[in-house]
Amino acid sequence: LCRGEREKEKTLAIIKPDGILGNYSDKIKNIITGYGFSITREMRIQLDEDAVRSFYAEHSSKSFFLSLVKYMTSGPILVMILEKDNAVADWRKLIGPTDAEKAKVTHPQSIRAMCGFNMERNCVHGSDSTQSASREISFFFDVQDTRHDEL
Ligand code: RTP
Ligand code: MG
Repeated sequence: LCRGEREKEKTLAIIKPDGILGNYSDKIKNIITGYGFSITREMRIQLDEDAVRSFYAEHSSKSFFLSLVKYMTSGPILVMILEKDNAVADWRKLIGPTDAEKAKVTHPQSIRAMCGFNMERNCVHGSDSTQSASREISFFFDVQDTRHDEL
């Protein structure tokens, strides 16, 4: 780091298959930068079943797990590292509640209200804690390297 530069908090954002399919990538990225986040890494990939099972391992015993795996493997996704003070909490606030259908009523300005459909198809992911952010960033990126990826 250069003199006077502080490490900003990092979080992991994903535009899920429904967000990519609905052509929301540019709109979402404009919202992200408009709220003062820097997008320091990004990678477009399609996950296989094993990758989704591992990424969402905390939900492996839930009734919706198989459906979640099917959804998240259904098309390409855009994975991004976002940096800003308080990035984890601020990104969660910006995406809104898990259920996009309810978000349209209770959080109409949220990203999930804008581009999601329901409890499952909610168009974006956000890390839920700094610990999760660290795990999830390492899951997708070589954390030593600060170049932009394009796959
Ligand atoms: P995410 O991890 O993707 O940011 O979402 P979240 O924290 O708001 O919600 P979480 O409880 O972690 O659930 C992960 C994803 O699983 C799908 N889901 N389906 N059918 C259901 O009841 C159900 N519940 C959750 C959603 O795609 C959710 O984002
Ligand atoms: Mg979650």
